[in-house]
Parts: sequence; C-alpha cells; structure tokens
Amino acid sequence: MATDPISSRLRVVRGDITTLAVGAIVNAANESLLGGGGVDGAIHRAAGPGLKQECQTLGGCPTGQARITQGYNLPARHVIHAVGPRYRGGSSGEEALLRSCYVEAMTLAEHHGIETIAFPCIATGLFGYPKDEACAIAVDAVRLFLRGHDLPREVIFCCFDQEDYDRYREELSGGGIAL
Ligand code: AR6
Repeated sequence: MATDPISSRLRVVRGDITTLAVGAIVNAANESLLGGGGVDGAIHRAAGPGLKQECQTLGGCPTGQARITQGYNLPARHVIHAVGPRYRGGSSGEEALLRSCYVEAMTLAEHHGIETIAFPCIATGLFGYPKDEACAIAVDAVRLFLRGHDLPREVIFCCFDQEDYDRYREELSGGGIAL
C-alpha cells in the first residue's frame, strides 16, 4: 500500500456505517431527503425520528448535492445527506454527478470542522451505478479534494460487503480500473 500523504488519510472498513463514531457519516439519500431503503433506511432507523424531522425542514436536495444534519441517536455527530445519480447507461452526466456528491460532502465537512467523514458506496445499490466505476470515481474525487484541504483529516470508505471492501482495498493500493 502506498504511503503518500493522501493515502495516509484514507481508510477502508467493512461494516455498517450506522455504527461508526465519527464526525460525520454520509447518507446515500434521494432528492426528497425523507428516507428510503438501503443505507438511507438504516441511518434513519438508527438515528431515530429526530433525523426525519430535521430533514423535513430542508426542502429536499438536488442530485449531486449534499445537506448536513445532526446525528441524533447515531454515534456519529452529523449526517451528510448526498444524493447520487440513478444510473441510466453512463451518458447522462452520471459521473459528474457522482463525483459532485463526494466533493459537496467533503466541502460541508470542511466547513463544519469535521475531522473524520465516512462514506458508503453512493449510488451503487438501488441507483445501479456500476461498482468498479463508482469506486474509482469515489477514490479519485476524495484524493483530489484532500490534496488541497486539511479538513477532513481522515476519510473512511465504509463497505457493507466483502466485495466492495476488496474493491476499495485494490483501488487504494493503485490497482482498480482506469477512469
Ligand atoms: N452501512 C454501509 N453501507 C450500506 C448499509 C449500511 N448499513 N446498507 C447498505 N449499504 P443504497 P443508492 C450499502 O441502495 O444506490 C434509498 O432508498 C449498499 O450495499 O443504499 O445510492 C435512498 O432513499 C450499497 O453498496 O443507495 C434512495 O432512494 C450502498 O450502501 C436510493 O436508495 C448504496 O446502496 C439511493 O440508492
């Protein structure tokens, strides 16, 4: 594994993002911000009703953007809700929108003084983004951002299953697919 200054700020973990006691976990939300299935459902269940109440005040969020809330009953202090693109074949601006989710979430984290942020594999579940491409985009977007910013100090890629965990480990070690 490379040990350049950016790599030392990246981690991959396997597990349930709702268990992470970090400054912010990122939710793979939809434009309503009112909850859903997948990681969104898990985060809302673990956070309790306060999260939905705060989300209801936000007026939704366009695809490719992000909004921040408190973490309520979660061990994480904040939730950053990012809306990934639905994958429609790849020629509808999906890559730019997915990249934007990561950049917008990191920007919010920086503005709130958050030291550690954890991402799920945004858009790769219900929204159908091809997993190898999504992983390469996520890692590239995060690396580029960290190069110019001291915060967040650390980024965790939280993979729910072993395949994603292996994919991210490979990508961080310099393997993975070319964008
Ligand atoms: N911790 C970490 N990762 C998880 C967890 C968890 N507890 N649960 C699932 N994942 P998805 P999307 C992974 O479908 O594709 C919702 O209904 C999962 O294995 O949650 O962005 C929203 O409301 C996958 O790798 O999000 C939207 O309508 C990743 O999280 C829509 O789904 C993302 O899968 C968003 O779809």
